[in-house]
Amino acid sequence: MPSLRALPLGLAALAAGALTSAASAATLEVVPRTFSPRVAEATVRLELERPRRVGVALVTRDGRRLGWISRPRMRRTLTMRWSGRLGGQVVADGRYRIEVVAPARRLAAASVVVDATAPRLAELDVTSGDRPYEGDGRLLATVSPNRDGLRDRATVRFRLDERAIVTLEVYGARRALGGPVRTITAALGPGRHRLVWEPRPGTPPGTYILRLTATDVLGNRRLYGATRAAARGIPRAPVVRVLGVDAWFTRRSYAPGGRAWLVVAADSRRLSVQILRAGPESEPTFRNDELKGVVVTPPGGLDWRGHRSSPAAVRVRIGDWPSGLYFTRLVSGDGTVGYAPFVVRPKTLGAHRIAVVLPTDTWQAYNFYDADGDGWGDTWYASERIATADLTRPHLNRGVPYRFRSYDLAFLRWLSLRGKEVDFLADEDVERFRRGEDLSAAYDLIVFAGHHEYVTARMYDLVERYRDLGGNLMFLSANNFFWKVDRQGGRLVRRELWRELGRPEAQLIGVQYLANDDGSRQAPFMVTGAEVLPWAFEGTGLENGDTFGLYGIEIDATSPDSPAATHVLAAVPDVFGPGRSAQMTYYETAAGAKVFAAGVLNFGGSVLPVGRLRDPAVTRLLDNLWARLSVP
Ligand SMILES: [Ca+2]
Ligand SMILES: [Ca+2]
Ligand SMILES: [Ca+2]
Repeated sequence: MPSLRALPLGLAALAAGALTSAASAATLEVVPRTFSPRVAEATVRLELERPRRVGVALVTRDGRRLGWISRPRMRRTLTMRWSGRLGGQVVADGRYRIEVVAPARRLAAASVVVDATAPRLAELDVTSGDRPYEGDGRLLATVSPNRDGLRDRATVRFRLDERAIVTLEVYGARRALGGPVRTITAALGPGRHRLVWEPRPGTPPGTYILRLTATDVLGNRRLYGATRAAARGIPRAPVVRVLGVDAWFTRRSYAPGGRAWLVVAADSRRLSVQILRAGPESEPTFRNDELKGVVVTPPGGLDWRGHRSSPAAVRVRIGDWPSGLYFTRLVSGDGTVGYAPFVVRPKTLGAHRIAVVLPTDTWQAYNFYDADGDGWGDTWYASERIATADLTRPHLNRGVPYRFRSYDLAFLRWLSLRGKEVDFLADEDVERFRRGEDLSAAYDLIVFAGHHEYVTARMYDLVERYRDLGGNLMFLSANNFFWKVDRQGGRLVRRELWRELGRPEAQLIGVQYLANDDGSRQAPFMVTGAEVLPWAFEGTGLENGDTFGLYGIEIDATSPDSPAATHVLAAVPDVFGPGRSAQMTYYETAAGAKVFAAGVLNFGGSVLPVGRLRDPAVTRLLDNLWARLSVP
């Protein structure tokens, strides 16, 4: 862009020239003679043979005086910059004369052209051809970049009203524009034009903002497309949806033997479909857009020829499978992969004495999938103007929940490798229990495995009552029970912070959210509670002062609301600066509740008992906690 900005000044300099008045009594020079007051000023230079009382006026081409650029006074020379304004207002675009006026006499004149108007892209639209995908519109086009001749490219069309340099930048925006993934620049004359973006096969699925900049020779510039979702007043840019295999279940969990609807959007003749279970697989996962698992059903094929231009629903029978996290893996004819996760809860809740709750609500709160096609993620993390999150969207990243690999997977692997069978529950499954008493009768331990930031009042009430009755709790992440949400239909609605509603999280969890630095500073835990809680560190080889792991991202700490008996097992001292330490805690109540909280966002992600990332002290710590908390 700097080169574009420099260009109009260069052109302006070429257009500049001295103009001597007809009357040799005065010399007037205006440089440049054509300029935009939005980006430049004109220099006005006047020289008289002798001192006189003169002013410099702006005059229309037909001689009407509009006002003074410099009021009359005695002078022999004048050098000034003119901003293209009279009385503080930019004058209208057009051709003018600048005149040197002595009383009753015009001494010199020079013409000047003012153009403060940026080029306009009229009739702007985007298309992927003559077969639009369902939901496509003037500024949204769906492409399937696989070079099969159908919807392989996006064509942006517009009519320019003047000569301009037009730049098209393609951004994969989620909450803010990063760097463009593609830039196309063209010097264009007035008239109709088209610019084509053909994404490479394998371009990550999702929506892309095609931001346009049109700059005229004077540097007047018009933008189509804001740099932030919340920005106002900037005309919208075209958006292109690169369609992968987008698939989603209409519910978060199913009971064995039930039937589910799987909705699929894919531009493919054929899809292969298979159901797998996450956790028992031995193969490590290296990508955030990948789910691995063990095969549960043989691969099946779907003839998708009738559904290439709109999503369609497929009936899925849930087998008599053990409770767990499952997913369908769909592969299109060109090898594009999409995943749709779902929880299989037990046929009867309470089949096991331990429940593991997966953060299905928080996963969706952090889901930047852009269903409405405006180029920005449909979550309040993209824009404060968004207050709801749709629970029935596919997850971005080919269907994989946000940070699943970093925060959730290791614990699922730990459960499988330790042979633990539990009730796997989606957030809303906990609310199937009528009262805390029922929850307490069903479970000795409830594990909140991932990041459970968003919690309904019903969940909070049930879990709190369960704890009051002596139920055990494990929180393997941080920043839990932070926001109050409501679930309305298929949407999550964000309300207020629980602590501002008089229910600070620490009174339930032991710690509560302190700070977030997006993971830029992480450090090891230092053991502080080995003498108070020796059972927790037994066999780990850790003593007070010893360190383990590398933790942070979001951190929790005790507060005056923490139960009186809350002990700090370990801390990450000053990880976010002086006094801002993460704390891992444990407390027991007179009713017999035992409550553990990890205090950092990524503890659950660090408990993998095998492989290169294995830390025997950490897995032993979890083994010890499990042994103590899994019994009443
Ligand atoms: Ca212009
Ligand atoms: Ca295609
Ligand atoms: Ca959106």
